[in-house]
Amino acid sequence: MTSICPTTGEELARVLSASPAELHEAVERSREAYTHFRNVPAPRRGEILRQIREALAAKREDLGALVSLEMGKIRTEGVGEVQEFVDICDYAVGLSRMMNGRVVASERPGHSILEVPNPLGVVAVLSAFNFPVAVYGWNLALSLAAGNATIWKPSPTTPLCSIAVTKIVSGVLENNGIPGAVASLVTGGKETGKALVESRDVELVSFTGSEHVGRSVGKAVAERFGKVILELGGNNASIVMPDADLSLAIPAVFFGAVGTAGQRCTSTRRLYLHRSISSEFLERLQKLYQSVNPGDPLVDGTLLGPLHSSAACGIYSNAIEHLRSTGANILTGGNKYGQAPFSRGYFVEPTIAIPSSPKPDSYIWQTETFAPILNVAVFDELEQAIEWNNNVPQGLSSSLWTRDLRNLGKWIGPAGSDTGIVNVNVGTSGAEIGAAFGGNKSTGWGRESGGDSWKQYVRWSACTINFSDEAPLAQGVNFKA
Ligand code: UN1
Repeated sequence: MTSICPTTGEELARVLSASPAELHEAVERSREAYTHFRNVPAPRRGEILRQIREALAAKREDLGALVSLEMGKIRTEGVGEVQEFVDICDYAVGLSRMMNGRVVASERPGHSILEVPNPLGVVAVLSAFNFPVAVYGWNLALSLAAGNATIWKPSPTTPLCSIAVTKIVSGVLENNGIPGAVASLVTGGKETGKALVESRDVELVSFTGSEHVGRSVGKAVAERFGKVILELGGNNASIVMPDADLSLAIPAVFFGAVGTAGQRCTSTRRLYLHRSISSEFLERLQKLYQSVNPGDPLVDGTLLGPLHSSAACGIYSNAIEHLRSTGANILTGGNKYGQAPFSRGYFVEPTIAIPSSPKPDSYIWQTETFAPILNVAVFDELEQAIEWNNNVPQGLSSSLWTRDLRNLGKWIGPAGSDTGIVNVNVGTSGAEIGAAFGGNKSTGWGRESGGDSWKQYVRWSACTINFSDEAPLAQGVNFKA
């Protein structure tokens, strides 16, 4: 595989991908590593995570720069992504002393029921190009705390980030006498991913990527009764009410839509503005858009890096063409940069468009386009905006801007937003690690990172123990001969 720098189009490196035999061997080694690692006490596993955290923090700047170089996001976001890995390690260190089961009251005298979590086995992580470090971090930290072996198949276009991370982690494992296959890496494309997903030696598959691929991953894992965590497309909306503080809302929408060049699962793709503030909002937002110049993501002060690949540029151009051909009003943007700083880089103009109809049933509103395109519609009542927000297949993130408690109550209640992340006066992207991260509906219902996500990385047993000299049956059943 070839790693290409999206800023310059230059080849950064060539990386070997795993042959089917090598993949098979890696999975076998992971199983062996698991049978060893599951016996290491959880707090000891936490201590190893603490050392991984330190090793990552020591390389935060370098690794963040590598993310910028290979993925294309700006440096502060590259470093932020490494910070997200550091944060989840901290979380998992604590978790390693708190992965508690429960004691349940039994209906039978002298009996007790324990709900016991044990290490699960081998966890496969298939991650996407847009977060080449953090998403693996969420999974590795929880999986390692839980006593599993993890096998990572990163995006074929960001192999260098995954090699760098794996080297950092393996150094720590080695220092502690832990087999390296507790955190192994296989590079490769579709075939490698497919073989991993279909392997009966993998208990849990955690997949981040498109709805299209996620659908076949979900089916393949269900087919063999494996466990799966899916983190698929987002089509995230921000809704701005007349009482919103626009000086907060406008920069937040700007970051949500233009940050990471629109390539977060959580990027803001839809903007619903109350009629009374729509003109002012758009005028001020366009000013911010016009201040953005494309540049080298490694240079301080750059806000807009390139898209990740030429394929991404194609997706952007097709979406713009579709907007134009259906009569959308393109307020700003809509082109590839003719005079980009690096002629072979994948730079596109962040775009604001008003589609010809606000009705959510068209292709434009229903589809996640992984590029900086923000579609705008104007509403009169909050209920209408909530209906538009919910009326798409995806359900990852959403955000409401208001100062009115009554709006807030509607938004987070039963008739409110149906997404997995529901924010108020906070943009759609940039979630912290402490809460569960993931989305509903076609986003796949998966949850990673904080909250109760760790519970998926263990196998649960309900253990009924009889301490008494009698052996009564439950429900009072009488079965005496
Ligand atoms: C993703 O885009 O796949 O909430 C992950 C955010 C980041 C993670 C995004 N913490 O935007």
